[in-house]
Parts: sequence; structure tokens; C-alpha cells
Amino acid sequence: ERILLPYEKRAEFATNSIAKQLFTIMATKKTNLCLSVDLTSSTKILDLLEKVGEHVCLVKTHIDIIEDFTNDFIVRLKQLAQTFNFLILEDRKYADIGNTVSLQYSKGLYQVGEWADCVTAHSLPGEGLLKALNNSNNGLSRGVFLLAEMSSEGNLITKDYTETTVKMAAKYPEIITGFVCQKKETFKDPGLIQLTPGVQLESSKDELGQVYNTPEKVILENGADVVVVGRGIVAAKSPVSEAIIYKDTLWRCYMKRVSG
Ligand code: BMP
Repeated sequence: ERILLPYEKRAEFATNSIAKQLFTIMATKKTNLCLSVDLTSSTKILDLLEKVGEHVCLVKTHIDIIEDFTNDFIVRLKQLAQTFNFLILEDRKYADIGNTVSLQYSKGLYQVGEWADCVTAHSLPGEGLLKALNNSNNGLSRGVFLLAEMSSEGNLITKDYTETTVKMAAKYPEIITGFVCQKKETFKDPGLIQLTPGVQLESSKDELGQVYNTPEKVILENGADVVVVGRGIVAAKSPVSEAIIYKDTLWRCYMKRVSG
């Protein structure tokens, strides 16, 4: 079973180079925390990453919520990624025909393909978008997390949709890093990464349908490999000490899982 294998071992099964790198970073830095830096000021993001970069394996951005975006933000973000050895995931959730996704990925204000190690995409439009992302990497190592399930209440994803999504991904082993999903049964391939959002220290909900599960539940029962935390950290009174609490808690759960 994939969830019983340590990240070092999982790295050996990875067919996508970003998945391999991410497994290796987790094993080396002993953290499976992905910080979702959902802040709208570029200096606030950079200041926070300066302090928590050492505790995370992956930083997830929503680049289109930043109010003072400049190219310098990207330069500094990449410097931090190098200094602290984390990867960058732009949570763009592409969901259009291949040609449009190719333009959205490579062009426009953000030029996501230039700086994001990996991106998220919906399977809804069909595999054309995976072909497009696969062809737009300019020879760089790039990855895609495909949305197989969502954390929000009332989302329209069905069991059938999830299964077809996993089958679609199997046709693009060189570009697929893993799945954004909620359950360990969703996929079996040990070389792919389960990225799970909707996590806080206490189970709860927000007022707009987001559902939170605990670290214990998502890692030990639901099979999460990388855990996404946004407001649990960024909206805390002391984001840095909260990030350390999340990192330690998530890593303890992972250690418990792999030591059987
Ligand atoms: P928070 O921990 O503050 O609820 O943030 C969760 C983050 O994960 C958000 O950036 C959201 O866009 C993302 N996300 C999610 O919450 N559920 C999903 O199913 C997929 C997501 O990407």
C-alpha cells in the first residue's frame, strides 16, 4: 500500500521529476507541510516565507490575488525557494480547452510556466489540457496536480468523475505530479503525491463551505502525503510559531503511518 512507504522509497517510483524532487525534499527537510500563502500583499508573502521557508516543502500561491504584483516578486520568491529548498505550486486550477490553457500558462501578466514548478488543473475539459501543459514546459522540469476531489461542501465531483480523472492522469506519467484529493482509495501509484487541502488542528468549517479535517485524520486515515494549510497558519496570531506546530504535528502523523 502506497501510504505505508516512506517518502525516500516513494521517490524511486516517481515518473515526474517534480514528484521525485518533492518526495526527496520532504525526506531531507522532514516536513510535509505545504503553506498556502493566500495573502494579497507581496511584501507580506515574502516576509512570511523568509521566516517559515525552512519549515515547508511546498509553497502554494494564488498569484492572481496579489494586489502589488511585479516581476521582482517572482525573482525574490525564486530566491527564497532556492535558499530554503522548497518548491512552488501555482494553484491556478486550469479548466479550459488545451489551446487556451497553453496561452494562460505561458503568456499574460504572470507567465506561470516560467517560475512555478507545478500547477493545479481540473480534468473537466478532458486530456487536451494535459497535452497542452506537457508541450508548454520549454524543456524545464514541470508538474501538474490534477483535481480528483475537492474539500468544499456540495462540490459536484462524483465517484465516477474521480475514477476517470485518475485514469486520464495515467496517460501522462511524465507530467503528473499527483492529485489534489481527499481519500487514500483515490489512487494506488506510489510514485504520485496526494496533496490534501482543508486541514486545521480542529475539525471545523468556514462560512463559505470549506471543510476542515485534522492532521491525524488526513494523514493516518485519508492518506495525505503533502498537507495544505492556509488560514490555519496565515490568519493565526503568530503565523511562524503556528507553522512550526503544524509542521511538527504533520510529521509526527507521517512517522506514525510509515512505522506501522
Ligand atoms: P485554507 O486552509 O485557508 O482553507 O486554504 C485552503 C487552500 O487550498 C486555498 O488556497 C484553496 O484554494 C485550496 N483548495 C481547497 O481549499 N480545497 C480544494 O479542494 C482544493 C484547493 O486547491
